[in-house]
Amino acid sequence: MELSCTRLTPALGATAQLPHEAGGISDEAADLVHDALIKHSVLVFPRAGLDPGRMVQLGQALGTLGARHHSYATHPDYDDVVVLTWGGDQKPDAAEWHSDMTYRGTPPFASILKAVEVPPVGGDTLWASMFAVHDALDPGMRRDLEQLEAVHDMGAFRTGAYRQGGNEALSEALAQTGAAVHPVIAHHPVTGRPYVNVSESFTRFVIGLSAPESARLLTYVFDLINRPDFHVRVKWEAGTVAIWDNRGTQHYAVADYLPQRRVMHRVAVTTDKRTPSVAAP
Ligand SMILES: O=C(O)CCC(=O)C(=O)O
Repeated sequence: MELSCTRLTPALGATAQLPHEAGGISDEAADLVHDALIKHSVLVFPRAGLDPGRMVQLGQALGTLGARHHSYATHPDYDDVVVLTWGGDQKPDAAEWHSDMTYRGTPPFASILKAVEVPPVGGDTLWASMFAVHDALDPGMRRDLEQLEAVHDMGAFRTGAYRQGGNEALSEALAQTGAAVHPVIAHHPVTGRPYVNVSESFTRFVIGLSAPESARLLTYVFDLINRPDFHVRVKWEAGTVAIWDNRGTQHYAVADYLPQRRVMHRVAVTTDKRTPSVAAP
């Protein structure tokens, strides 16, 4: 059995109805969601009817939770639900292409995001297929990139730490979030499909290159993500839920709605239950 999905763009994304019942999300339903996620990379469920408890339950049906973010607030009743609130003069911080938390050795496999309060207009989220970016690389460049690894760290989250407590807080935040080296071209653990695995937000440096060579190469690769044919753009309504596979996608939250408010709930799923080859952190 398959989840009935409507594809959103040739590159990625599909809409569907979330298969849950009064009693919760069964393992069979989670299997369907997982299969569809692997196929489409991003799933959008309008009017999904998921309260924070159900979001946690869905996350647990997909894998293990626990990859809490170092700087965001959490829901008062559910530690696993991050609350992202922007508005007034609070500038959103995710208007950069990124895959979540790649400064960790094991970044979350998937994220579940629900729109709680949306501005009257704006505040869309875009996702890019990093498989498509990979496939568009010149074959010579692809071969070169396959040999390389790059360092990821907390990127612009440095600003918040520094403004809060100067050098000491900055060093502490860097130590706490850590850094991780990942291959520049990674392979999806379920399908084996190669994808470009560096992001503007978190990839700092290519191992083995000089600083200028690394900066030139990364800038070239980052720019490739901007081709609209690689994207899907989601317009939120309150109650819409999206799930994305962090392996092979990046996303960008458009910050065009201030001073209006936008509130989102997010659950990060660290490990993929159905892909045992992915090690726990
Ligand atoms: O608010 C959004 O649309 C996306 C937020 C985001 O970038 C994230 O959860 O990593």
